[in-house]
Amino acid sequence: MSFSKLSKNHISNLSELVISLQRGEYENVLSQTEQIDIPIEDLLPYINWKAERYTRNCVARDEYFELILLCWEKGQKTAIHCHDEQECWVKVIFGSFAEVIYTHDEEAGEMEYESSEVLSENEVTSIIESKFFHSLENVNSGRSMSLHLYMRPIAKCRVYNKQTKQLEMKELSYDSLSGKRL
Ligand code: CSS
Ligand code: FE2
Repeated sequence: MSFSKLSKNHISNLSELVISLQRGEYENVLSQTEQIDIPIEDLLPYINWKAERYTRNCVARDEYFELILLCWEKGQKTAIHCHDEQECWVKVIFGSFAEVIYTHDEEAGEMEYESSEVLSENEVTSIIESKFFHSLENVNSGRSMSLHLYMRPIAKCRVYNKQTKQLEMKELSYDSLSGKRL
């Protein structure tokens, strides 16, 4: 193993984060998710707002990971969803979010409440057990932004339909890729 894989290199900007992920230095990244400071200027090419829903902006990806900046207008939220059995880390860049975690009771077709928390700037939440579902809502008094790391990338996920009590498959797409609007 190379020295860089053994040592902890503090990550202090977006390109250091991306390079570390591209090198497969996942331990290095995951051991400092809350400490990573990403200057807002680094994120400017990926910032993108839509009045009707939050946007998903791909910063970098390969076969093993996907790094996405999500931009949320006040009150925008997800449905209750999972991550196609992949691990997920969410870091608040600015603003605040309410996260609610659930498990799915298949027999009853119900979502069982597990826990909830409010996440503030720089805080990180992760879902690494595939049995959990969650929802995220921007509860800031204005816009919020969050940086999401999925390993591996997720192209689709199951979403809970509250009316029908069914799980539906939803395809996920990007609003921008490497800073280019799609
Ligand atoms: N999983 C949602 C955001 S909450 S983690 C998404 O990628 O759109
Ligand atoms: Fe999610």
